Amino acid sequence: MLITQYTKGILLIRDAFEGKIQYFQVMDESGSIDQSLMPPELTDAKLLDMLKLMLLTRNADAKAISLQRQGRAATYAPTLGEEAVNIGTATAMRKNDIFVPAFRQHGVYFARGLPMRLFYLYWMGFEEGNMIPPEVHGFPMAVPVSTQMPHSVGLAFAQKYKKTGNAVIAYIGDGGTSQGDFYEAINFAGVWHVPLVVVIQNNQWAISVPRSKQSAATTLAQKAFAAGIPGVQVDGNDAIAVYKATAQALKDAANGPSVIECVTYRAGMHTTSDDPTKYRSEADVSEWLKKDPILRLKLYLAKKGLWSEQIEAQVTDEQKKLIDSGVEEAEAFKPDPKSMFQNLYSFVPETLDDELKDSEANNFWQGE
Ligand SMILES: Cc1ncc(C[n+]2csc(CCOP(=O)(O)OP(=O)(O)O)c2C)c(N)n1
Ligand SMILES: [Mg+2]
Repeated sequence: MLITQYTKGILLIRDAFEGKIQYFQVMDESGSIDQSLMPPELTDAKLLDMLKLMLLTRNADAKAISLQRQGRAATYAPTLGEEAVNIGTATAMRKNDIFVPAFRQHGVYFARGLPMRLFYLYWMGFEEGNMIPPEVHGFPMAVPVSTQMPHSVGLAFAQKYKKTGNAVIAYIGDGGTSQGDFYEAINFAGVWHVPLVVVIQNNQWAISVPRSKQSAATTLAQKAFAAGIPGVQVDGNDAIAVYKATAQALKDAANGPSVIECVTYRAGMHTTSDDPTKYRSEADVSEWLKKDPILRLKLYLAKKGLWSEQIEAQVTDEQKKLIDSGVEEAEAFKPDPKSMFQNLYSFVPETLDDELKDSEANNFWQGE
């Protein structure tokens, strides 16, 4: 009906835009791969490193939840089930590429060499843990949803302006793609052809809001088209496919930005303050658990004789030691109480200054 009204009196009708989103998978749930799609640089040694990093992410995650339950850490956002997105993208980054995370990319930090101590320090509530060493080439975690997006596009613009040859990877959740900041960032990126790769970590949930209520769009990758940039959808539980799509996007970033939607699943709670049993069924979760990203890489490597229960036990043992010493170092941290007044602003505003003086005068932070 509407179409008839629009077309009345129009002499020329043609498609002004056509688009389709491709979906990539290299390795299926049983760990079988399409060898013709395998990137040659992903050697067995590299795949083993990826699996170990995914396991480290999972083990560090479990430890953080346990610490929170014991009152030794603050609210924590687990990344259980989303390890392939973290490690697949991080493995594809070149040394000087810069990542701009949201708050569920712990594995990216580990893959880029963030000391364990800082990871736990942050989730124990200390800003010092979010002061990322320069060699990690990553931004601090951004909990306010989508606020990292304008930063990432500005950073990518700077890479282009300064001709560094580096690309920027920005991470965002499915929920985050509904925010204005997301659209503004990809719009700017498209207009200025900046070297930005936007990774949508679509874990099907934004706290209790399911993906179906987030957007009526069939894919989130197609949002890229409105900004005039390419978009692709990837099996986000397939570390090899995630790697491949990211490596290609980073290579292409010199010519402009792109969006990769990684379809994965938040296997755990949103944060330790959340109870997902209130809003999703066990059946739904168990269907997704069959697609576990770690399991399928293990199956693939086991078939090649490169992974076994014995190797796993040894790796887990080593990782536990690394994790435990990170926790120990974080718990030994003695914060400067003044930092809670000084970290937020470049200068201490008058109102906070009064509180600071009052605290000093009354020795509030001596704990006695
Ligand atoms: C601007 C803003 N609004 C609301 C919140 C509360 N909040 C924290 S996480 C979240 C959902 C994010 O969902 P998604 O982007 O899919 O990321 P996920 O948590 O699934 O990784 C919300 C609404 C926030 N942190 N920031
Ligand atoms: Mg989400």
